[in-house]
Amino acid sequence: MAADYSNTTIIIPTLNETGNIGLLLNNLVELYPKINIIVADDGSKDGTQQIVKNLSDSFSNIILLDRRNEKIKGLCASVIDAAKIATTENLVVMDGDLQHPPEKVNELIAALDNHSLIIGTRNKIKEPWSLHRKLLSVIATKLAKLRVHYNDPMSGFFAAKTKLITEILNKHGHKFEKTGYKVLFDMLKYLPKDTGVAEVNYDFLLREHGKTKIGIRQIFAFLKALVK
Ligand SMILES: Nc1nc2c(ncn2[C@@H]2O[C@H](COP(=O)(O)OP(=O)(O)O)[C@@H](O)[C@H]2O)c(=O)[nH]1
Ligand SMILES: [Mg+2]
Repeated sequence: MAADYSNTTIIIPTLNETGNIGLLLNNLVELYPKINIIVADDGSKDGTQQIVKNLSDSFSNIILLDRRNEKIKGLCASVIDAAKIATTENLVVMDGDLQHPPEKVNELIAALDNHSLIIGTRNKIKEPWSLHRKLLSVIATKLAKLRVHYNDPMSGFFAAKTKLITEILNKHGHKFEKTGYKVLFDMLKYLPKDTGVAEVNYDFLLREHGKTKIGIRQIFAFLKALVK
């Protein structure tokens, strides 16, 4: 029988993605009608939550996790909270800004048949980043690779068996850099030794609407995660 993906939840952290989230969700439900989706939003002020709410009225498999009143905000904290309420066997984490291609989600899930963690590894990044943004990305990835030996430990696109994520969070969740961006990196640091890991390559698409939220806070959070 062809997979219907009802055993999978896609977690999408969002902050002010009004130009992207509706398009992404429509795209996902069209490709994978039975898949579950949790949008974990940190109190967007631009109407992102309303768009998700409206869609969740039409599609019962879409849930909004409203984190506007949470004390600890952040991409990592949002993904963790969403993972805690997910009830499916598999999880996929992807950005809400259309930089991660929805057409690749099924490839990540298929690879979970034989592995517990699948990293979406970015092909050469074509984004017209400023020199300092490029440098930041190259240096951060190089530093991260000193700690964990995968090609793209800073990727925001990955899939895992829920059991594996729960196990890591139960043991090491308190050490995660919750306000940070790099939840995959934190997970790789505490990966049980015998975990089967595979990589799936994808093109990191251009961000067309809205802008990146990486700032000095996120850089500090990453530096802390590096030495922890
Ligand atoms: N819940 C939540 N999501 C966030 C936060 N910061 C960024 N995001 C979302 O995380 C994803 C990646 O962020 P982005 O700024 O595009 O990172 P970049 O692609 O590495 O520049 C997007 O869907 C953002 O909306 C945050 O503090 N909380
Ligand atoms: Mg982005």
